[in-house]
Order: sequence, then C-alpha cells, then structure tokens
Amino acid sequence: MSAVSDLPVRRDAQVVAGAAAVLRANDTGVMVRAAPHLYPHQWSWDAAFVSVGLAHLDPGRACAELDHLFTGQWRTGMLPHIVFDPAETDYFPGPDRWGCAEVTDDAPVAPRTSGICQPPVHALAVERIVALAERRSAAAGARVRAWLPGAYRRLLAWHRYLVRERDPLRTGLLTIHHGWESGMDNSPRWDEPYSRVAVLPDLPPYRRRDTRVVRDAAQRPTRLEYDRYLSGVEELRRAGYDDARIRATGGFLVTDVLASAVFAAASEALAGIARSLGAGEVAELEEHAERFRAGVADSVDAGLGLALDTDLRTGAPLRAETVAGFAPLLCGGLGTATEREMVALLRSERWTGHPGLRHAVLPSTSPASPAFHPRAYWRGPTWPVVDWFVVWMLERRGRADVAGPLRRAVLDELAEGSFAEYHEPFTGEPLGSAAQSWTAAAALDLLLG
Ligand code: 9WN
Repeated sequence: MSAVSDLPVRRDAQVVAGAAAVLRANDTGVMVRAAPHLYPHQWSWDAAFVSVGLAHLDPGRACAELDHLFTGQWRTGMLPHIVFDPAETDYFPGPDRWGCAEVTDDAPVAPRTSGICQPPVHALAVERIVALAERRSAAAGARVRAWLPGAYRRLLAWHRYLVRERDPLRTGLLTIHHGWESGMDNSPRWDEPYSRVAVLPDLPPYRRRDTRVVRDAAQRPTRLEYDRYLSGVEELRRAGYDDARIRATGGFLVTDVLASAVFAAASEALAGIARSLGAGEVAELEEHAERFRAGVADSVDAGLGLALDTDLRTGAPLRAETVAGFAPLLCGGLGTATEREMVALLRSERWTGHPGLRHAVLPSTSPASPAFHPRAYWRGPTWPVVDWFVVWMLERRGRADVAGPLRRAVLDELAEGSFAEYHEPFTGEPLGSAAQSWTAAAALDLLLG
C-alpha cells in the first residue's frame, strides 16, 4: 500500500486509540463520567451510548455500565437522567438540589439521582451490545446472553413507565416535563414553552458551575434560561415528582417528537429481545412501536417538511427547524413520497447541503433558521453523537444510502477533533467539553462497527 493510501487507515487507528483512551480516563471503575469536568456523573442517554462504545472494547464492561444506571431506577420504572457519583460533590445542580428521596418514596435513597428522565435509547444500545458481543466470540456472546434477562426486566419496567405516565392518552407521543428531559436543553424547540415559564420569585439562590468549566459563556445556556431550568426543577420537586400532578399543573409540558421516535425504535428492539428470550410481552412491545411510529409520522408539518413537537399548554405545534424534525427517519412510518421529501430536505442547503458547513453533517438547528446560532449549544453546533445516532438508525432501517454520506462526514469531523461535545458548524472548532464520553463512543462505533 502506498504511503498516501495508508493515511486514512492510520488516521482511523489513531482515532480509535484516542477514543478508547477517553473512555478509560473517564471510567471511575463503576461508571463512565459523561465528561471529565463538565459532567462528572452518569447521565442516562450518555450511558446507553457509552455502553455501545464500551462493547467494542469489553462487552462485560458495557453491561456493567448499564447495570450501574439500573441501580438508579425508580420504583415507577423511570430511569433518571443522572445517577450521581457520591465521591463527586462539586456538581450543580447536585443531588441536594433535586432532593428526590426527600420528597418521594419512588426514588432510591442510594444511589442518589435526579428526578427527570432522558430519551429512551437504552434498548437500542442493548440490541447492539448483544450483536457486537456475538460477533466478537461465542464466549462473549454467551456472557451477554446470560446477562440479558435481568436487563430485559429493567427495560420493560422503563418502557411501561413511559407509556403509562408519559402518554396516558395513547397518542403515540411522549410528554416531557422539563427541557432537560429532551437532552437538547436550550434548543429553539423549547423557546415558546419556556417563554411562558415564570422564574419563581422564591427560587433558592444558586451558583452555576457549567460556566466556570466552559469559560466562553456564549457556548452555554443564558442566565435567564438557567433560571427557568432551575425553576422547573423546583416546581417538580415541590410536586413530589408525581407525574399525575405535574401533568395537571406543570408549567412546561410538551410532546417530544425525537424521544417518541427513539421510543418507537427502542420498542421494536425490545420486542426483538423479548422474542429471543421467549418472553410473553412481544405483542405489547410491538404495539408500542406501532403506536409511536404513527404518532411521530402524524407530527410532520407539511410546510416545514419536519416533524414538530407540541406545546400541550396551548395545543400549538412548535415550529422550530431543528435536527429533531427528522425524527421519522429514525423510526420509519412515513409514506414513500413523504420520506423521499424528508431525505431531500436533509440533503438540501437548509441542512447537510448548506454551502458554509465545514462537514456535511446535521447541525442541531438549521443554519437557514432565524433561531440559528453557530456556537450556542443546541442552537446550531453540530453534535457528533447525534449524527452517529442518525446514521445508526438509518442503517438499522436499511437506509444505508442516506446514512453513507453522513457517516463519512461525521468521521471527518471526529478525525480533526478532541472528542469534543459539539462543534462550530462552519469552522469545525471544537466547543463545550473536551473528551466527552459519548463522542468517543460514536467514534468507536463508527470506525469499528
Ligand atoms: C443537563 C451530559 C448531558 C447530556 C444532555 C446535554 C447536557 C446537561 C447540562 O449534558 O445536559 O442534563 O448541564 O446541560 O444537553 O443531552 O445528556 O452529556
């Protein structure tokens, strides 16, 4: 092989080695921190993504990562968005601010957790861990298979919690109670509902930590946004994290089309796991998948060509041009013509075909949207974990034709970086946290998958 054609191979090997080193360095022994300084605990959807990265290195460690997350599972079945590391006391908002076990018996006393959840990607991760372990060796496959029944019961409780408490009217769309539950905190998706969330006059004082870690405040949510997030936490805590009460009185109540698409795909994955175990819930899980695929498909706005969230306090669709609008491509359910139009939109100048982009990846918000900001967190930057997830879901649905160019573009982005949390879309500048665990997992899965 010539020296020139050897270059991409060497580049890929370096990225793999770098990604593995990030996961090792962020591993406390029992959990992988979402990021070394900014997020020094275990986050829910991060842990699922990280477990897929770990499965390439050591499938047993991947299972242990999810087991640790499961130790934080609530009696209701909810998987909390953060499981706190007791050794790490400097994070804000930490377990005292959430005060979960203090206000509800549903929360575990140990480990301490937050009181909200995140998109349910976990069954998809487990599906992938099983496949990777089986591919690795018969022994690795057998070990993961032995672990699977316990994980399945945890996942089943989690999925049943979501249908029971987050879609009691069986609409096929999950409701979220806080912007953090979407995993896309300050996305323009939430501008309207948050504009109606009053900052509590008696909001207990606080000192942010994120803006001490990321020194450029423009890359993080604003002070007013943070006041609203913290008011939301306070409101949930005062409601005892009781979902029925929150549905009746919560200030922020929206359907989340991305989480719903994730849930549709994850229900399909969980039905497959149930079938492989001979479990009795296959039909129930397939029905969830079907219901949520339909709910997501029905959310497409003909004008924008994107699926939209809805503000349940006003009934109005939230007309933001964000990456979440491509939710139906993750789970399927569109008619052929509508899917073709959505793929064309994805490739258009409003999205991956925008001439200014450094890499043809999906920015978190369309650069053609008035809400776009190239450095502000979920308002424009590109997130490798999101592009990886889109690639993964498209390939899972047999749409390698759409996934292919995106796969190559995100790999180019990753090769330049420091496993950053997100990137400036026009320059590729790494932003937010460096050595972010899920970015490392994305690199491992894209290169070794
Ligand atoms: C709040 C850990 C998490 C991700 C979220 C991302 C960010 C936290 C924050 O970091 O959220 O939960 O402080 O902004 O928005 O998706 O899971 O990586």
